[in-house]
Amino acid sequence: MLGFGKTKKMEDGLAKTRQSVFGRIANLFKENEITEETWEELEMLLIQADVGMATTIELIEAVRTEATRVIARTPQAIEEILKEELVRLLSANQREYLEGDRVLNVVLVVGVNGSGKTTSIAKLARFHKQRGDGVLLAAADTFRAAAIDQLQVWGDRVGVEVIAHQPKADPGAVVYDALLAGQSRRADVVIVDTAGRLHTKHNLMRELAKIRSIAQKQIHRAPHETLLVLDATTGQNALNQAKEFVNAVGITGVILAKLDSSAKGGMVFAIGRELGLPILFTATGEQLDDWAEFDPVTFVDALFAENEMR
Ligand SMILES: Nc1nc2c(ncn2[C@@H]2O[C@H](COP(=O)(O)OP(=O)(O)O)[C@@H](O)[C@H]2O)c(=O)[nH]1
Ligand SMILES: [Mg+2]
Repeated sequence: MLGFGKTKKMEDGLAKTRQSVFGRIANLFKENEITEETWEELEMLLIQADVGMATTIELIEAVRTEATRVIARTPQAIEEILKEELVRLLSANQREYLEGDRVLNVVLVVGVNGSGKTTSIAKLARFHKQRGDGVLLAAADTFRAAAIDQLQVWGDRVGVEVIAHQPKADPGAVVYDALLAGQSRRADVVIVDTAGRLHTKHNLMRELAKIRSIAQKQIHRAPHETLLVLDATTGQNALNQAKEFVNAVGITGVILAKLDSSAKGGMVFAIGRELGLPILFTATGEQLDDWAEFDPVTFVDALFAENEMR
């Protein structure tokens, strides 16, 4: 299923991650032998890459155990085991995006200001369009006037309709109208943009919860996905924010944005383990096609790919 193009794109998007920590991890396995020092260095590098302490320790334990079991001695063989364990770690929480058949899908997109929500929504809208889905966008970030305009610009570019009210309007009313419009236009999916900051965090979470309940009343089991956009450059901080959203609004999956700017791709591994959430999409740039469905094997291969440019 994964063409060369997609793998190449993921490799390009991860160039920065690879040039820093993961490149150094790959280099460890270019040595002639694996010593106690190699394992220590591996541990240090994984932690530096934001894999997280607990995950790192478990991971190394698993790799060492497996290496002993299959009597792997060469660095190459051990590198393969590490890659397999990384893929296993990433696969634990994976599932299909929007599993199940329904007439109208409601996708709520949440996250702090500047994490990449609106840009990701444009990319997700295009992804749906390319699959032949009818898409509507709801401009429920009414807190900042510019946010509505920004979504409308993206909507024009992608060629999808945006349902919007005036700045400061009730976001719940925007969602209500967008879902009505989605039903009457027989759309397949309504994607809801939301605010990332209000006067207080409490207000924000309450607003998101209200949007959820409006969607729920209008459409059976909506929202069908509540996607949290995380900025990969913010590392551990993003994980802490994520926990607040998980507790307040029930996240179903993660969009990991700005992986292209992040030296610490290791966050990807911490998300599954610490949040128990699947990563559904990754964004690796500001263009519409800097976007991929998350696939553990493609991702790990891209992390360890040789850097042709060096
Ligand atoms: N490098 C890079 N920049 C991104 C990516 N996604 C979004 N951005 C930029 O991050 C900034 C904030 O994005 P925006 O979508 O407005 O975030 P929002 O406040 O969460 O809606 C903008 O300048 C975007 O162009 C990405 O994947 N890579
Ligand atoms: Mg926005």
